[in-house]
This record gives sequence, C-alpha cells and structure tokens, in this order.
Amino acid sequence: MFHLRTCAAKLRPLTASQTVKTFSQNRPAAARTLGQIRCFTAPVAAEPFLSGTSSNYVEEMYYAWLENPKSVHKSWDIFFRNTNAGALPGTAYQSPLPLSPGSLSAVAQAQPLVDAQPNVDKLVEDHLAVQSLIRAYQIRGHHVAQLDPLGILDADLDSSVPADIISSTDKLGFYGLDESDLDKVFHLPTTTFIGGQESALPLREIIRRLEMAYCRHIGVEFMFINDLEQCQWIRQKFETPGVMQFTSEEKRTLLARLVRSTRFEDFLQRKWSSEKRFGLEGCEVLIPALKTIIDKSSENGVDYVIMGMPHRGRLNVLANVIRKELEQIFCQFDSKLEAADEGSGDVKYHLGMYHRRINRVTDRNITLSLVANPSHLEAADPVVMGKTKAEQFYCGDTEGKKVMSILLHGDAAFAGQGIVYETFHLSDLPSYTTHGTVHVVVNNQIGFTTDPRMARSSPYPTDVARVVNAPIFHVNSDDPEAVMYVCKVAAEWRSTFHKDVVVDLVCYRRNGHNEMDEPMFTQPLMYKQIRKQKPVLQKYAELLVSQGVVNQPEYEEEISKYDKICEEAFTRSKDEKILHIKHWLDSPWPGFFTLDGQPRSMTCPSTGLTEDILAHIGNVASSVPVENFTIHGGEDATDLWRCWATSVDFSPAWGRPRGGGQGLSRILKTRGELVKNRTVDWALAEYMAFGSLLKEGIHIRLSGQDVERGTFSHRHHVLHDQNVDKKTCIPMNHLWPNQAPYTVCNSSLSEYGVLGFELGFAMASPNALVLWEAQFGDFHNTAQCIIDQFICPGQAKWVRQNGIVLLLPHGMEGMGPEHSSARPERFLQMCNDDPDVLPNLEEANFDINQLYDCNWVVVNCSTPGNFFHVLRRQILLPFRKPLIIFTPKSLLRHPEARTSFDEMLSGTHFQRVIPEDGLAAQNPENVKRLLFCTGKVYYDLTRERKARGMAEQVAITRIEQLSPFPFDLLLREVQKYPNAELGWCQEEHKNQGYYDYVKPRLRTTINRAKPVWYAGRDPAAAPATGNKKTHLTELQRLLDTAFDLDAFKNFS
Ligand SMILES: Cc1ncc(C[n+]2csc(CCOP(=O)(O)OP(=O)(O)O)c2C)c(N)n1
Ligand SMILES: [Mg+2]
Repeated sequence: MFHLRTCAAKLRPLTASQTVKTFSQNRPAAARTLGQIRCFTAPVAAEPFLSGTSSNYVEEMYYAWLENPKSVHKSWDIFFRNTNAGALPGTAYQSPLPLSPGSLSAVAQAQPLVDAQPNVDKLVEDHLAVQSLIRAYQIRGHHVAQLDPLGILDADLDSSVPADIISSTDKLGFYGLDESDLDKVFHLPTTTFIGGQESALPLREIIRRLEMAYCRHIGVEFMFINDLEQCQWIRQKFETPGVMQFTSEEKRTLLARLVRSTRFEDFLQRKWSSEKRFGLEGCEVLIPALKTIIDKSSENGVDYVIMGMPHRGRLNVLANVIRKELEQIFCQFDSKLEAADEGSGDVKYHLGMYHRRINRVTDRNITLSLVANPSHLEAADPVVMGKTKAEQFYCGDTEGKKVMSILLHGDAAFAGQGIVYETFHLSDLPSYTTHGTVHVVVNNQIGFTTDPRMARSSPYPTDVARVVNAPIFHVNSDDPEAVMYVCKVAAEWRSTFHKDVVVDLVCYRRNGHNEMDEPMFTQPLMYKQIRKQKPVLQKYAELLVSQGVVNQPEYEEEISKYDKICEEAFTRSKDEKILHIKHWLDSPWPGFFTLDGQPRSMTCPSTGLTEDILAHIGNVASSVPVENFTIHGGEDATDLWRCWATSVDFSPAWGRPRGGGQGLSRILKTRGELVKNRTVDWALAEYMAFGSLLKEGIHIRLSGQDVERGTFSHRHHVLHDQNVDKKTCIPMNHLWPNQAPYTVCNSSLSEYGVLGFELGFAMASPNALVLWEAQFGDFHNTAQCIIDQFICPGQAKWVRQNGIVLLLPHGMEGMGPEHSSARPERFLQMCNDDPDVLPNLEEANFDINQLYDCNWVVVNCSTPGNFFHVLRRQILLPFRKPLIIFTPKSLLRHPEARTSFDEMLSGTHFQRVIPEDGLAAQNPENVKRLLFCTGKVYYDLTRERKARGMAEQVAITRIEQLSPFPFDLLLREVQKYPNAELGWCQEEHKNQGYYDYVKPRLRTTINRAKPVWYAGRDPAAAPATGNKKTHLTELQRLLDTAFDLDAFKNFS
C-alpha cells in the first residue's frame, strides 16, 4: 500500500532544543540587486568550489549572513569572516563541526584560520542536495500522496516512488546524504515555507515537514507554473506549518453539510430505490466542498456563481448547494405528473436552476445558477463560460470580481473529452476570459465500467489543466478537512490571480454507474473494498466525537432534523399535480415576457430604417472615425489580393473583386461610393443591421475565426494602424453618442468551444445579438454537439429560448469537397415542422406564429437587403429563436448582389419569399415552368435564362426563409402560374442541400396536385467534386435541365 512508501513515520519530530535561531525570511529586496551581488561575489568568486549553481547558494548564505551572522551555519560564518578579512581563494574555509552539545562550544571557539583544511565541497554539496530535496517534494510529492480513500489504486496510475522522494533512509544516498546527515541543520532557501518562523532546520525535520505538506491527503501539483509569485503563493498555502487549522465551529458546519449530503441520497434511495438518480455516494464531500468554494468567493466579493455539472450528484447539488425546494425535486420522481409546459422536457438530472438567496456564512446576497445540460459530458463547459462572460459584461465586472463560474467534471470525461481542452484555451483570451474558473473533478476512479488505466494515458485525469498553468489540488475525499482546505485555497487562488484552478476529489463510487447497475461484473476487487469502506460521514462524525467537538446525541439530532425536512417536503410534493419545467429555468429574462412567460405581442414591426440612419451608418462604415490613424493605404495590395483569391473562387465574368487587390482605403472608398448611390453590398448590409441595433441599445457580439476582418476580407470591422503596433479602431463603436457596445472578436481555432461559449453568452440576455461565424460552413460539424444538443432542441428540453445566430458560409464555388457545403440538409432535417400537414394559412399573424412554434429559423438570403432585414428581425421579434444563416462567398462581391436603400427604408420587411418579378410575372399564364430555388444559384439561373431568352417561359422564385416553410407565400406563387410545371433547382447534390426538405412541403402546399421536378447535381458521397472542370460541367448540366422544358416529359 503506497501510503507506507514514505518515511515520515520513521523520522522523529524535532525537539525544541534542536531548532535553530530564527530570522526573518523577508530580506530587503534591495539586497538582491545585481550590483550588490557582483560587488560581493568578487572576493569569493575565485573559490575553487564555486560552480554556477553553488554560487547562487553561497549568495543566499551571504545575504543571510550579512543580515544576521548567526542565521547561517557556523562554518559559513567563519568562511564569510575569513573572506571579508581578505583570505585567499581556497583558504577561507574551515571544516564544519558536528552539531552536538559538545561541539557547539567548539564552534564558538573556532577562529578564522587562513590556512585551514578545506572540506567545503561536501558542505556546499549537502546544502545543495537539501535544496534539491525540497524541490523534489514540491515537484513530485503528489505522486506519493495518500489520495485514494480505498487505498488500492494510485491516483497517478503509477505505484513507483520517484527516486528523489525519501521513502526510506537509504534513498538519502540519491542526494549524497546518509542517515548521519539527518540531524545536521540546513539553511532553508527562500523558495520554501516549511520553516515557518525558522530559517534553518535539521534534515530530519525538513523531510518530515515536506511529507506533511506534500505527501499526506493533499497532492499539490503546481511546479509547472511559470510564474514565481504564483508558485510562492501556493507553497506558502501548503507548506506553512499548522496552516490547516479549523475551528470547532467550522468543523461542526462541515459535519452538518456532510449530514445533508449523505442523508439526501439515503432518502432518495429509501423512497425510490428503483429509480436512476446518479447518486453521490462515495463523494458526499462534494457538497461541503462546493459550499466552501462559494462561501469563500462570496467573502471575496462574488455575488453570482454560474455552475455546470454532469449527472453525478446533480440532484444533491440542486437540493443542498443551490437550495432548490425539495418538493420540486421529489415530484420529478412521480412518473404520473403531467407536464404543464410546451416542449418535450428532460430527465431530472439534466435540468437547470436559478436561485437568489442570502449566503448564511457571509450574510451577503448570492445568486446561483446551474446550467441545464445534455447527457453529452463536458458539453456544457463552454456554455457556462459564455454565460459567465455575458453576466460579467452586463454588470460591468471587467475583472471577474462579482461573477464567477464553477465547473464540475467526472474523471473519465475530464480526461477524455476534447472540449475540456478547448474550453481551457478560452480561459485567458481577452474576449473570452471569465477571469478564472474553479474546476472540481469528482474523481471516483471509474468511468461507467471502465478502469482509468484503460481510459487515459496521462497520470491524472486532470493533466489537461496544465496547459493553462492552472494549479491542481488532488485531495483524498475521505479527509473532509483536507478537502475544505484545498477548496478554500482554490477560491482564494481565483480571487487573487483570476485564473483557473482544479480541485481533484479522489473518491470512489459506492454503487454502480447508476443505482440499477451491478459494478461487481467489472470491478470485483474494487467493490469488495468499497463494501468494507465506512461512509465518510460516519468516519468524520467519529473523529469529531473523539475530539469532543460534538457529542453523539448532537450528531444524531442533526441527522433526524434533516430527515424530517426531507419527509415534510416529500409529503408536500404529493400535492403537486403538474410538472413545471419552467421552474427549472437557468436563465430567466425578467421583463422580456409577460408574467406568465408569454411574448408581449405576436407581431414584428418593420425592420426598415430611415434614410438618415442608413446614410450615417454607411458613412461611418466607409471612413476612419478617429484622428491620427493610418489605415492600409493600398501601396502594396498583393497580400489582400492573395488572401482573398485563395479563399474565394470567382467567376471571370465578375472581374476582380472590388477591394481585392487594393488597399483598405480603396475598399472604404468603394463603400462610400455605394452609400452615395444608395446601395449596399453584403458587408454594408451587415453594417447597417449592426449599427442600427447598437443605436437601439442592443449589444452585438460577433465571434469566430478571423471575423474581425472576415475570412473573405470583406468585413474589416477592426482597422489596424499601419505604423503603430496593436493600435486599432472599431468604427462600429463610433456610430452614436449613447450606443450599445459592439464586440467583434477573432476566436481561438475551435468550433465546439467557441460556439458553445457564444450560445452561453446569448443565454444571459434577450437584448443582445450574438453571432458566431464559421470560417467555412462545413466546419460547424466539429461543434455538432452544441447544435444537436443545445441549439436545436434547447427550448423544447429546457423551456429556455436563445437567439444565437450562426453565419455559415456556404456555396458551390468549385473549391472542392471541403469549403463548399455548410450542410443545409442537416439543419433542415432537424426542423420541427411537419412536411405533410398544411398549417392554417388564414390564421392572423401566420408568419409570426410559425416562427414562434419552430425550433429554429433557417434562411439563405440571396440579397444583402434581405440579410439586413433578417438580422434586425432577430431582435425585433417578441421572442427568441436560433437563426441559421447560410451566407455567401462569391455573392459578397457579385455586382448584382446589391440592394437599394429603397428596399431597406421604414416600412420594409424581411422577405421570406422573393417572387419572380420579371417578364414571366407579367403574363403568368404563359409561364411553362416555375422554378424554386434558394441562395446563390439564383444568379446562375437568371444568367442562363437570359442567355437562352426564356424570361417569359420560366419564372424563378426564391425561397429565402427555408424554415419555417413559407407555405402561404408559396401557395400564392403556385396559384399565380396555373400552367407551369414546378421544379426545384439547387446546386448541391441531390441527397444534400434543400431538396429533401423542400419537396414534400411544396407537395403539401399544392395538395400533391403536381409533381415537383428536380434540377440539380446527382446524389454523391462528398459535398463537391475536387475537379474544377467537373464542377463547371455539373453546373452547366443542372442549368440545362432547369431550362430544358422537355426534360421531365418522359417521367410524367
Ligand atoms: C460524450 C459522452 N459520451 C459518452 C457518454 C456515456 N456516459 C455517461 S456517464 C459515462 C461515464 C462517465 O465517467 P466519469 O466522467 O468518470 O463520471 P462518473 O459517472 O464516474 O461520475 C459515460 C461514458 C456521455 N454521457 N457523454
Ligand atoms: Mg468517474
């Protein structure tokens, strides 16, 4: 058993007579200046024993000696006196005398002897060895700490003892020391605090204190941190003798919290023994641990804690940390209760919660929120971070002093899920930092049925945290006081350094994965030990009774008091007739809905703007609104050109892109010309939408990879001074005197993490437009979990609305299988509208009702103006829905993809469908074919139609809002062209794109009276060909089909 591996037990503690005189370790900083070191070292520099490392050590000794000659070993005292008296190199040293009562007088008599025999090598080596030994414990002590409450597995999966940890006296030999050195006194370096008030200790005591600090129930892993101040801070917290003291009051509080945690699970087990609850048994200490972190943080000024956690112990956290009413929890176990809310709901151990209360320890208000989460482990991590960032942002908490997050993890998930790494990488980025998260790992040393030795390659499950220099405190969770101590330190760390920290609760899982599971199938030995393991509550209660902190009756009284609370709540829970998921809301939006949670209206005002506003925004967008700022002038345009040309294909017919190949000043000038002509392109349309919402007090946050400039170099929302490093200007923040702030931020190269983060940001307030842009649309699939588990079904599962916008560049531009498709078929397949049922088209506010009922909105705009309207509509709607926008690439600069101000003025709206308005619309009876399409292919179709002179025979209607499906407007279109056959044209392959979604809905619209023909690419496995020529051939073929009026003759 590893806890016998170290030799602390064999090392006698120091007696008072063995301790040496103290002196302050806080030597004046001035004494360490380089000048003085040079000045001193001159006389000793020539000593034969001085090497690079040993000279540092001698310097330490020298400064200590200067301050107080008695603070160093007598031999050093003599040495420095000799040196200062001008002894020649090699002659200043006198050999040390043994430390014994007799020898002390001998030392006192020792005289500086210029011709003494030098044995200084040994002395210096011994002192250096002791320094190395101290450092070894600081670095590797945690490897031998007694962390596993079961005592069967090493927390680091390695049973060996590092060679430099003194597990037996013979290991002293590693340092060139032996047993006889144990009673020699060694000066302590400034990088340790084990001395307390003492500056030197005998080796025996040094080892004992190091073992106390690093090898008992706490394993401190921190020496990888690059910051000396932070390392010193941690060393002081764990090395200072007697630092882990608890008052009787604190011990009693801890016991009471353990009682609640333990008895809550017992109660659920008694009442619902056959229900899954993912109980906390084996890690009951989690509840007092979290409460300690919250108490300490509240004491340091935090008043809002946002938490994310997986299944294990979630109900207990809700009950005993967040303090959700017990009856609300208990009634979740009643399978006969009817759901009151719309939506499909979720199982009880996934639901969220929001609660404001008084913290009893600090007497301060505190708000606690537990974010609802899917089964997908760790997926909630970035969401919690994003929500925390938003709450900090909205209350002006720029340093994270008021709002913080706590993330809980399982050991297997923490090690295995890549999102943990992605989330850590957001932790220190200016636009994403939440100024430190406290991570708590419920390390029960198992993941479902899998042994950690098969589940990770790293020593600990927590190693991922090392990438951000987060200290990691491993702790044996059967020692509740040790747990409380590390939790206190973790909270203090966060409030001191505002950086992440990890508490690794090494525990066990008393039952199977859930209460129905048999763990003996797969972990027989572990579970034999677990059966014998006394519950931590019992152990701690016995300890406190033995210490006289509580007596047995008091302890029993505490238990029966809590059992009674549970019983009474259980009785009340039987009165509940209906289940309200809205009682489990993690992010209420006060004032946005009516009191009973309904939208304040079911209409949407015009999304248009006045001419003045459009012109003003346009002018700012095409200028540099600050003085003394040099923007890219266009002398050397190759870079911009190259960058654009590699990322976007363009048709020769459209020429060189405007802006591409030119300086930024030229791009802005071109924008100015557009504004003068009262038109917008894509970038300007986005500017208009953002700028006007900012005026209305709506915060806008646009995040994603390279969004500041825009992947396609069209946006340029952040201007960079060409002469001054890091001097930037965001014109969008210079629009109006009292505007809302605009945040635009290039993200880390993560989709899962960043999309999750933005979703969390969008949860905090309905009065913000939060957008995430994928570099190319197809990259969204690395964030699929956020889309599938949160964005698509979030409202149905958790009655929580979210207005996040996804901008997904999409389009077949001949760029190969990647970078072409944002996979519209996937988003459309997940829409909740019924393809076979025609809704009541006569209903008032049909379009708004449809939006209200849908799970998300999917659009593909073909004009900048419509893009502008749909962005503004997102905020002007009286409710929030996720918005998926397939955004263009080549259309960003297509000369026809422009919108006149006229279509953006007050009174105008987003067009769900853009009907044919050319010649075909003037004589609809003559139209032979009505083609429906969406997005960029419209421009290919109109070009082809023009080339073929078929403007009167073929009508082309664009479906801009794919979902919810505009049944009403499309029915009108079909009715307008009674003699036309219907076709759907898309550039995507047949098994992709929109076809499978649109076809049944179009058929339902016309009551299946006509076929809907397909003009597009054949089915394929890849989204696009890698061959440019094939791409063009395929395009031409689909255009041929679209305009061949005989194409479908043989099919009818
Ligand atoms: C992403 C993901 N993959 C798989 C699962 C299935 N699953 C549920 S719990 C679990 C084990 C988790 O182990 P650990 O993280 O150690 O937490 P514990 O259950 O031990 O508390 C697994 C694999 C899941 N929920 N999420
Ligand atoms: Mg586990």
